[in-house]
Amino acid sequence: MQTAICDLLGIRYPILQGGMAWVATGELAAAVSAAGGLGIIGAGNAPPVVVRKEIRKVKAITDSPFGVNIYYLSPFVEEIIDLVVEEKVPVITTGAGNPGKHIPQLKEAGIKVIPVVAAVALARRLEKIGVDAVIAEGMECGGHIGELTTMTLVPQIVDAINLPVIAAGGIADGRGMAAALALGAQGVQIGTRFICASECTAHEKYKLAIIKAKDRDTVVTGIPGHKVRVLENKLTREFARLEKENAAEDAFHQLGSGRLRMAVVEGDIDNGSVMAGQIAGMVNEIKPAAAIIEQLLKETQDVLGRICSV
Ligand code: TUI
Repeated sequence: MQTAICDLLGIRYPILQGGMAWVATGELAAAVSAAGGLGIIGAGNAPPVVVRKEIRKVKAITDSPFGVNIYYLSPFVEEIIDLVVEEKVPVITTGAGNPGKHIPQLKEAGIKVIPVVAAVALARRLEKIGVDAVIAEGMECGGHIGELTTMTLVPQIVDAINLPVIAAGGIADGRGMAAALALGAQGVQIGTRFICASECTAHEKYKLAIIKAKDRDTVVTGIPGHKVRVLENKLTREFARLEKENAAEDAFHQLGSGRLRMAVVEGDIDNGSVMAGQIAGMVNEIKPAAAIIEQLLKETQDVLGRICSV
């Protein structure tokens, strides 16, 4: 299954692994890249010294292309940009902000730049300043979310720009991947399904929480203006209480601080922020990244074959 994304990035299959903060370490990214997808390290709020270690881990395991996701609300954005240039990281994806001012420096270094967008207007602006592709992420996804669904966002972005589009949000199997291709996407980005890859270093309790989750178990919560999708738990009920009390913004920030690490690293799935997409209800087992990719490709081919024979 080859698309323009495979040629652009030098990968075998048009499958990107979401650059999830704390979750997407070098181990997971290397496994996905070695299996023919694009593994992506989630830089999150980590300082450059930590991200460099993850980059070196990937390089030690595989020669395949990989990426780093730069989270634009991080205090280290400028340093991480310098780091990916210095380390010659082949691809970067960006999230939670507009990477416009860094495009010239990244292009100059020969790095492929693929921003996540949640709206048509930003996709248009980024096309003009020379990004290589965009990831259209619907609000079914885990973590920080926009307002549109994958079903509505992807075709509108496909129509608006002349760049390859990668669909994200709500995709975890071949039916979702085939649907994304039907909407005009040339690839998919998958997050939640890869949390339950054997190579993912997230705490076992985080993985089991996703496996246990049913269709309606995620909620949208967090700081006003910066909503995130997570599994419902004690923390989300605390956030709901603050909302009901019309608490000051500061109280939300205080409550949210350090909660993602608490869930992913410490395995405290009651008090931590268990980010996951709505497709968590369909993730039912832990297996190697290569097996996840193999199953995705087989299912997608089966689905497309079935549809074409109608
Ligand atoms: O970035 C994400 N998802 C994330 S980041 C994250 S890390 C975190 N850690 C602790 C608390 C909260 C978050 C968890 N999930 N997705 C990519 C994404 N980017 N979705 C939407 C956007 C986006 C939003 C606004 C992209 C650009 C944008 O630009 C605004 C502008 O400047 O025009």
